[in-house]
Amino acid sequence: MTAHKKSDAYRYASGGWGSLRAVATVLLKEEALVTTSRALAHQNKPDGFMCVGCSWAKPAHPHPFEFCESGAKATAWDMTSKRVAPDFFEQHTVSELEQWHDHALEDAGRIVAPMRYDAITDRYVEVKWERAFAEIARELQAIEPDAAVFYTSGRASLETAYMYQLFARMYGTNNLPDSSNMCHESTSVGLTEAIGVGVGTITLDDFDKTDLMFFFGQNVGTNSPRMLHQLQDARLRGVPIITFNPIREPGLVSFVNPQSPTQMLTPGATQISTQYHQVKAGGDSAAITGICKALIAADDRALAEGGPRVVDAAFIAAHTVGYEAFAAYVREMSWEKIESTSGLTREALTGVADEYARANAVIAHFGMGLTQHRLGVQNVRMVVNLLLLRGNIGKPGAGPSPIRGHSNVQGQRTVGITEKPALAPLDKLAEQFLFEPPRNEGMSTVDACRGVIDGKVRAVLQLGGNLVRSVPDRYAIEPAWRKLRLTVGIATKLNRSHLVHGEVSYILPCLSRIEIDERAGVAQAVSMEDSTGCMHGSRGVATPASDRLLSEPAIVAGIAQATLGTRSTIDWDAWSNDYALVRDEIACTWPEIFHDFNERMWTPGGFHRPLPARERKWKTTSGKAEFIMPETLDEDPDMPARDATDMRLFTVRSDSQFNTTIYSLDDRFRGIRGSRMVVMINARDIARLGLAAHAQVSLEAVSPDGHTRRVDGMEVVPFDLPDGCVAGYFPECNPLIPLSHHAKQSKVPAAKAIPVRVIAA
Ligand SMILES: Nc1nc2c(c(=O)[nH]1)N[C@H]1C(S)=C(S)[C@@H](COP(=O)(O)OP(=O)(O)OC[C@H]3O[C@@H](n4cnc5c(=O)[nH]c(N)nc54)[C@H](O)[C@@H]3O)O[C@H]1N2
Ligand SMILES: Nc1nc2c(c(=O)[nH]1)N[C@H]1C(S)=C(S)[C@@H](COP(=O)(O)OP(=O)(O)OC[C@H]3O[C@@H](n4cnc5c(=O)[nH]c(N)nc54)[C@H](O)[C@@H]3O)O[C@H]1N2
Ligand SMILES: [Mo]
Repeated sequence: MTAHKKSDAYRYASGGWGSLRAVATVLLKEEALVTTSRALAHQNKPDGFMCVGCSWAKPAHPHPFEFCESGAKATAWDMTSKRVAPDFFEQHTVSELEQWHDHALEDAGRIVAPMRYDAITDRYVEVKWERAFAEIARELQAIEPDAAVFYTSGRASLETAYMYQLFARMYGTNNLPDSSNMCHESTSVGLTEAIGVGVGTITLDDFDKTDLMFFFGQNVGTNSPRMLHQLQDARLRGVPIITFNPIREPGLVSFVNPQSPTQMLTPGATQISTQYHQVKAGGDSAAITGICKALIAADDRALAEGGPRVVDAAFIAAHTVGYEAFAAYVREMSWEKIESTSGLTREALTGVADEYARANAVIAHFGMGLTQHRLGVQNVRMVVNLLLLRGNIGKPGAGPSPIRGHSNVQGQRTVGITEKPALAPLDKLAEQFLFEPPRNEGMSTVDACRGVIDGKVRAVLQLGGNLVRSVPDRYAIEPAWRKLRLTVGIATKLNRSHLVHGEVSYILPCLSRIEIDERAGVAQAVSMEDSTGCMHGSRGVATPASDRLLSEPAIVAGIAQATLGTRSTIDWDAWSNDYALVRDEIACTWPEIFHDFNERMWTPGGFHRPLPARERKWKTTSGKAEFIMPETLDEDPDMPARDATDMRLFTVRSDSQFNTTIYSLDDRFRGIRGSRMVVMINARDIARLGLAAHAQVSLEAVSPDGHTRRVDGMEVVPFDLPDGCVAGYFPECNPLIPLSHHAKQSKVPAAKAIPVRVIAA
């Protein structure tokens, strides 16, 4: 199949009619037009449900339709009228389903009954919930607690997450990896070291007060489109936006508001980025060094000439450590090195510094383009260095803004989902629930994969997620996964991780957050934390897909009760029938954040957690905000020397997917249609490598361990990228990422700079 026969890339601004058409297409295909349309009226409203898509902030005064194309697709995907009932497995064996495309698996519909794998018939068969809980409990009791892994994808609520971490710890392990381990963990590590909080410090109010925004490696039009409303408002006030991204992403270029009749009917789109720099993948530390170098040079001149300072000297003196060493480092670094590593010119970076120096309050947004690198933590800390130079943390309109992924990924960390014992209030939990929590370090996602490969891990429970597709090194992972003793998937839809299963395997289907969750005759609500640290209540509005589904809290309680029995002081039944009781316990564990949780959760716009860095209180080792010197500007100091045919592959999402959930094979914004097995390369590199547009090629990883990692059947698509960089899709390219190729301090797989060769077929 030839993707991208005719290049129609960049014809559209993001949003606009194309966006509405795309939503309608999904609604019709999922046969969910009426239910979804009704549900959408309640999406992200103070009395409604919080979108199951991204984690962008929900305003106190929402638009009449506070959703975007991506959010509407995510809702339609859950509201589908298609069903995977037990008769589905009467028609299809697991071996047969393994031949299906990932898209077709999820598109089969909502799973409606708990099921157990039956090896004799090679099918999943329906079981009673009680029997499932009892057998899972028996399996867990038969192994060492540290041989079990309790993964969480970032969608589950604060209540579910709190119960899940407590269960794992009472059972005896800190093996609580979550999707953050593949995502913003570089942010959590980097920001905590630098400013003493692991999350962004801005709120929606800051958009009205900022006078410049940076965008590093985040694709707003696809991955957090509701944010385009705030960006558009800021642009209409004349606020410049400076973007660093190897691809000219349409959502970062311009936007037509699909909810504004005048914009929809006139040709005018709002320009989003006022400067766009196509940095090389992995070149951000170098680019930021260049900006800082120009800024500090201007400051040195000002000092010599007696002019006004360019850096915020008073802030630096009062609030930071490490400035002198950092300034010496950037003065010393050559422009030649900066230009070759970033792919950007001295002139361009000096232009950025000039614009930055004119702004009084600056926000820096960033995403996976910074965090998913060997030096992902350093990248985040370089953003902090840049902000600290001009006092841009802890004042209105300024601060770091990591844009989180899943709708509650940040919140799960807040309520104790972490493999790092130091980050969980273990003493408090011990006192509150009268047990001795394990104190040893648990496994991150990468550690858990290593444990599965080595045979140390025997059981993997997934609260959401699709690990065999989302993690690196697929060809090593899949065979190892099949050797597990126990796999349990708490899920809404069928996915690859249910087919690549352990000896004993269960699929436990749960309610979606969009659905009415009635327990003991009372409609329950849950809560989550958005990207700006605000907590929101969420109440389902739609009729459940089946009356055999249980809620996530009820499933976690069921497994916990069966596994822990009298060892636990908790009345799991009571919790699963009244989530307000769980919120009371959360408030007791973290009173500063969650006091009066049950009342405050319905505050319009959410209630904000206290963040010391916002008040310029620095909970770091030095008690100040900390500059660091980069270890190196090269994107991967540990890779073998390259030859001229080595390329850097970065993996991206399309507008038709939510992580491993693929809604369609089209990538409308990038103009690629009908196939995701593509490799985007610029015309110069196509010629240099002796390839041709639309040629069939293989990608082969340049691996440090000598193993061959290869993906065949890719099509070359000419694309506007920096020299030496190629782009492909997540998760199709995941077999190419060595498990060891991850961020040094945070272990986030380095999915944005994978050394590869492109080989003609
Ligand atoms: N519709 C939709 N929404 C989503 C998701 C989804 O799959 N679909 N996923 C959710 C999740 S879990 C997450 S984490 C977020 C992810 O949202 P993002 O953080 O936007 O992640 P990506 O789409 O992986 O890539 C981000 C951008 O980084 C750029 N990039 C790649 N390498 C580099 C680099 O070295 N430097 C710079 N400066 N840029 C680079 C890419 O071109 C791309 O535009 O979105 C969330 N929202
Ligand atoms: N190469 C490459 N790899 C990457 C990335 C990348 O950019 N490039 N990004 C990484 C990132 S940022 C992330 S966050 C991970 C994501 O990795 P995962 O967390 O493993 O995957 P998801 O695709 O988010 O999970 C999808 C599944 O969750 C289940 N699900 C959906 N809704 C619900 C619900 O309400 N409840 C429950 N219990 N289950 C539900 C469905 O069964 C669905 O199939 O992937 C990472 N992997
Ligand atoms: Mo993510």
